[in-house]
Amino acid sequence: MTTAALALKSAESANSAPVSAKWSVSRIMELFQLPLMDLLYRAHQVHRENFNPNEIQRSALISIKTGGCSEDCSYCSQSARYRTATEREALMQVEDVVNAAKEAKANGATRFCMGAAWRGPKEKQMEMVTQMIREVKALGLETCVTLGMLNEGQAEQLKEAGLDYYNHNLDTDSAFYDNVITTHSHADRLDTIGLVRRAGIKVCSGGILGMGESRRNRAALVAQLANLNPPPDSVPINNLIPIPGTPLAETEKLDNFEFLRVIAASRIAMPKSYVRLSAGRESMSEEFQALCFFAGANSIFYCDKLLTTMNTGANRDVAMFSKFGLTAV
Ligand code: SAM
Ligand code: DTB
Ligand code: SF4
Repeated sequence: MTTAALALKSAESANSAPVSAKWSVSRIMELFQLPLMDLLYRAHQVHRENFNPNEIQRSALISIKTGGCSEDCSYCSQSARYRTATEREALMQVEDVVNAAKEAKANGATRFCMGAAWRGPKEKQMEMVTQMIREVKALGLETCVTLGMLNEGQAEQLKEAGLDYYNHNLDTDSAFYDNVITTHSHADRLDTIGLVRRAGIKVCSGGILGMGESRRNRAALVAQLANLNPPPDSVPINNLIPIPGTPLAETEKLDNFEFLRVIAASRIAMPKSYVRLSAGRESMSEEFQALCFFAGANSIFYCDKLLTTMNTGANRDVAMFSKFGLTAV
């Protein structure tokens, strides 16, 4: 099979319907090339047509299993292959996770995301995680987990436990993927997204910017996400948090306006998806976040810590929401 045919086949496996390839890379590149004010205006128009622009969804995030991961993702503090400050910890107890979820709910989060540093879960671990999902769901929160690659039975087990969302990022353009990760492939990511979708779980999938990729790679990532059929329900856009000890520790920071263009293009290409301003918000000014919300971001991680790094604390976010007249949904 040719490379193109292989790419199409793996893209189809992530889709419930045949690939429509509605968004070409060049169409996204054309959006990136618009004068900034035109791009922001267009993105904001699309945003208003599909959402209340003054409402932001808030997801809390917790690391239920930290460090010691077998994979070699060059950005990650949790890979066992790099010497980082992150120490390996055991899977959390269900009760501790449920207590954290109660606190997140009391603080005003509507979704509780649980992340594990695994290539994929094992059966024993699935028992614990499904129990966490059942108990968090019973609190009246939406549930999300990110556990790495799944097999079909596992996706069904998660659905059966009441899981609402599965986070599995494409992370970067398929053509750039091998520069960043070699222990699994972009096609593997598409396969898991396909299984999740077929099990009836909502898909949360996005990527990381600022890993040394080109503008064209960024356009291709947006196109690959938008061409999932349907596009992901949630699209986290992460700005690389450089982690000392990882291969990407010294990567030059991406220009903020380039990041903003990706938010705007994601909003235009995925009009009905929640676009989440994700990792990296801690070092973004309120002014820049306001631009991102204007360009169509309408979801955030709302917690003091992401997985291993700090996030903007809830207090600062509450003050920012009040300044901007934003309401949480
Ligand atoms: N192990 C699972 C996986 O890789 O799918 C789930 C956890 S993994 C840490 C979840 C996501 O966090 C990654 O796909 C990546 O997008 C994001 N991430 C990890 N480290 C990051 C960093 N240093 N900066 C920005 N995003 C990061
Ligand atoms: C996602 O796209 N971003 C979150 C969540 N999904 C799991 C994780 C961000 C991790 C940032 C680096 C860290 O804290 O280790
Ligand atoms: Fe493991 Fe996920 Fe980190 Fe990759 S991103 S090393 S799979 S925890």
